[in-house]
Amino acid sequence: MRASRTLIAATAAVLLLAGTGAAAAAPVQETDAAATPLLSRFDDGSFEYPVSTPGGFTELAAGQSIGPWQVTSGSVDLIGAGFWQAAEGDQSLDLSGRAAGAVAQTFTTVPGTTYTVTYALAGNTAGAPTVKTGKVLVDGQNFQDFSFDITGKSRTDMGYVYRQFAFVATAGSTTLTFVSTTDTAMGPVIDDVTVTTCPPCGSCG
Ligand SMILES: [Ca+2]
Repeated sequence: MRASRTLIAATAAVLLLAGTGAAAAAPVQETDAAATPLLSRFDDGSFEYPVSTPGGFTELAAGQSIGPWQVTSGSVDLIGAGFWQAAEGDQSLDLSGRAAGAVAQTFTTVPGTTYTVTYALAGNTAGAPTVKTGKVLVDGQNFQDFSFDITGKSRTDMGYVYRQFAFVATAGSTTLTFVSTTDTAMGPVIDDVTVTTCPPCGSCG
């Protein structure tokens, strides 16, 4: 262990020296900008685009898109303004359309950087089951199971709660997927999804 500690110390010293000498050294040119994949930043975690039917909803099946999101399995319902309370903006998403569905978005990330995912969670109050369940995947790996009990909730008082987890990016792009495991037409509802480079636990406000 002592040997590796010494190595770390030596490496740190080298990095420190490299840092102090950076002004004199030739700057490293970023020449590979054109080769960077044309991916975009995480966008529209509020499910505001496209605009769904006000007072109604739009069912979307696997293969269809919702702005930057793709429906990747089953079907989901994009809930229009006024159909029920949104956590942010006007629209929200029922992850079970006709039955359990899933949506995914791929966005640019910096390898080694920690990202915090935050989302608002509720449930379709129109019917069974009482407890809605689902999970969140990062690059296909299960990062967080979630459940929401609709007891006492209604369209005008959805009772949104916020859930959060962090992941460390391993590549220049990451795919975030929300999956319903509620196989009826009344599933978990999500809205106000954000992805930030702030550490978890709400320390960034
Ligand atoms: Ca919204």
